[in-house]
Amino acid sequence: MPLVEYQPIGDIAVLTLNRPEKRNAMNDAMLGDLGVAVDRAAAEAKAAVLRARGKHFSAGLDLAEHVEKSLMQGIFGSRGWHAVFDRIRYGAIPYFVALNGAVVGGGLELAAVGHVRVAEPGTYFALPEGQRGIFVGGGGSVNATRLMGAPRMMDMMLTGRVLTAEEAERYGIVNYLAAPGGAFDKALELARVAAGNAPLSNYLIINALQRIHDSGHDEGLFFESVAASLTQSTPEARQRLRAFLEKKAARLPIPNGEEARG
Ligand code: 1HE
Repeated sequence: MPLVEYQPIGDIAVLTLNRPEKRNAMNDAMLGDLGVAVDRAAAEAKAAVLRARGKHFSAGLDLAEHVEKSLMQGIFGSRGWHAVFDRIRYGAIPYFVALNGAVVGGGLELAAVGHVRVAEPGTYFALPEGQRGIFVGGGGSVNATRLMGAPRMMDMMLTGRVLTAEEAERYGIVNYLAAPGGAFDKALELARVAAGNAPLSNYLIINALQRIHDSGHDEGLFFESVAASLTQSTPEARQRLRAFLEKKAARLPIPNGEEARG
């Protein structure tokens, strides 16, 4: 059985971390299996849900495997995480991450490269790297810092602060708080919505938006105009826009229950 299971549900690829007896700690074999599953999802699915088996999403780096690594092995190991995680973050399809239990160290780094995060009550978040005498190596200094900001990231790393799901939502780490035990169902529901979008729009939402955020004002606006024009000129966009104008497209649901056309 691979350490990351792959299950298609319609257009959605469900990737499940499957090492619950070690709290889904990420070893080299699991990272390899994650890469295989991510590549398959990119080829086959319109959106993905990433979740974990057992009571915890992930306890992060497999410390048992890490302890004897040389300096160079450490660098290449970290670069290996970056390579796989970047295929999620800048991949072909959006990832919805369903979180429960511990989301710790490299587990939080993995969650941070997803595009939308859902957590159920009882989920907790920590970066114990300082206590372990190490540093984030799975891209967290870039990706988790982007979510919560450097001051909060420094606090978590320096003091070992453990965040509740509610605090993580406030920090910008979590997008949705699910019902008890409901993170997967909510993530799947959201993935199905995104899978109904135009694939090029989804591709640009995950690939252009984050790069625009990292670039300067002028570059960002220029890139946005190119992306906007690129999507508008596709037959799919024309057909979707026409459907709206001909009142054949679904209206936006609005919070008071009425419907509005956006
Ligand atoms: C592990 C790991 C691991 C559990 N590497 N084996 N991550 C950490 O510092 C978190 C370390 N883990 C924990 O604090 C706890 O395991 C949990 C709070 C997540 C869960 O507690 P619990 O009571 O449910 O499980 P447990 O009894 O602590 O662990 C069950 C087994 O999983 C046990 O093995 P066993 O053979 O004795 O049964 C643990 O040794 C094993 N286990 N976590 C290896 N992390 C790219 S850089 C990223 C840097 C980091 O990620 S640093 C943070 C590392």
